[in-house]
Amino acid sequence: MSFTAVPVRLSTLDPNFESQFAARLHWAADTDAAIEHRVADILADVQKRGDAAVLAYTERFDGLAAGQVSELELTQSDFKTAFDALPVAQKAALEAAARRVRSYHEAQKKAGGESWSYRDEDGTLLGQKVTPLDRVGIYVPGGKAAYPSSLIMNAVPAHVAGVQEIIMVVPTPVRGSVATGGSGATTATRGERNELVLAAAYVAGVTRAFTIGGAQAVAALAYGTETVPKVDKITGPGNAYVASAKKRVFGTVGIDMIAGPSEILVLADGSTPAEWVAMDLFSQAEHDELAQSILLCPDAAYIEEVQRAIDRLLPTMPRAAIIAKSLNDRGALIHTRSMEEACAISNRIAPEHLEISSDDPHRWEPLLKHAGAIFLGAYTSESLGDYCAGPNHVLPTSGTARFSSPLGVYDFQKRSSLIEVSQAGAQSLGVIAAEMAYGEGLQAHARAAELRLDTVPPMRGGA
Ligand code: HSO
Ligand code: ZN
Repeated sequence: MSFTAVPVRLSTLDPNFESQFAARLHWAADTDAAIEHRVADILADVQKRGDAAVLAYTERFDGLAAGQVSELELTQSDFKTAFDALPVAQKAALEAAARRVRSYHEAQKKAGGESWSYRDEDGTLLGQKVTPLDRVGIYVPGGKAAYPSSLIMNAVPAHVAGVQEIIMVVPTPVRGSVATGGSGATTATRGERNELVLAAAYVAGVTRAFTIGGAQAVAALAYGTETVPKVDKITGPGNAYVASAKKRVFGTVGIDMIAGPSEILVLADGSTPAEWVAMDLFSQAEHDELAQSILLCPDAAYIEEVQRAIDRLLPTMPRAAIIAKSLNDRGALIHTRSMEEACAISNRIAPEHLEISSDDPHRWEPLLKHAGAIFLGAYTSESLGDYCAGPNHVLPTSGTARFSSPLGVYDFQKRSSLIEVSQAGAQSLGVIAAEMAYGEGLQAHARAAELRLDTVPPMRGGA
């Protein structure tokens, strides 16, 4: 089977550019009412029946029968066994990646994740106390999207934040399972465990794990069952069932984000070998037919060169079918008047990943405001960031980089305000607070402030 990939060609010089551009960017997250209903039922059932419901759904959707949920638990010694059995090079790669991701997140914690306080002129202490969440759940998908790298990206910042218990759920892959509310696993043999995921759990510091998936796993983590402990927050990617379940349990627990398909935008000035850029476009396209790869470039001849590189390289790719569909349906090669204009368009898109493929990337970086992660210069392929550069690869998608940030240590921390008012402070603050409280008609508030004044005034408007 041979495939062709011809991303749509757009030009900002074209009078129809705006409408063509809008059409290409449009993406409707599918909200399937049938899925929503099924998920609501599963959540309610797990909340009511606990372990019994988890066991029933796991057997029905994942083909995994067990008498007790404890039989579905994996321990740290399972993680270690999986890690020890890996080839030396793979062990080294996992460890090196985890180490770099850990260092990056430690720096992130130092830069903004520590408690602070100060005293004002009255000696009143004001501050912010930062504490980790006690227990978090990490969802690891089964089948084609079981990425050990994603487990590292979720568990390591939690660990660095100081989270004591990291509970992983990962469905057991079932070959050819019909995704009717289950975890969507499609590639592995029934009952087979994903050893790389278990090995990653070892290097990333996961505490406990259960081979459960789908909405039932999200429910078990959110509500707790006899065996699965209730967590404070659930992070990690998943299919439509998992996404719907995470949205529904939000409020009972925290969640990270609902990620859309992967995206890459390459801003190129024509100085990077065209094959490198073509492969970077492929690297996101190969994730998913719905992934989006876009090139923005002011050099028309270079765009032709990238298309020729795409034609040359595509037949060498095992995932050519996915890449071709993604590039044909959602890809774009956009010719711009200038690099400045390319930067402005990139800001409108707010891509998940933004490569500045230029020999002068620092010239353009200040012009770029909205992106999940920015990769500077020809040597910085996005794939290095996906695995081991250090920053997190869980990033805002679908334009949400306009208002949100990469997953980080801060997602596993919370802040409490600290206030210690001195006697002198109680005088000045008491007058302000009482005045405002009377204005709001809240006498008890006013009196709580006034009783602490050195001279207590009569209560205004008392009964
Ligand atoms: N690029 C993906 C992460 C990933 N890549 C995992 C490879 N493995 C989402 O940003
Ligand atoms: Zn990737």
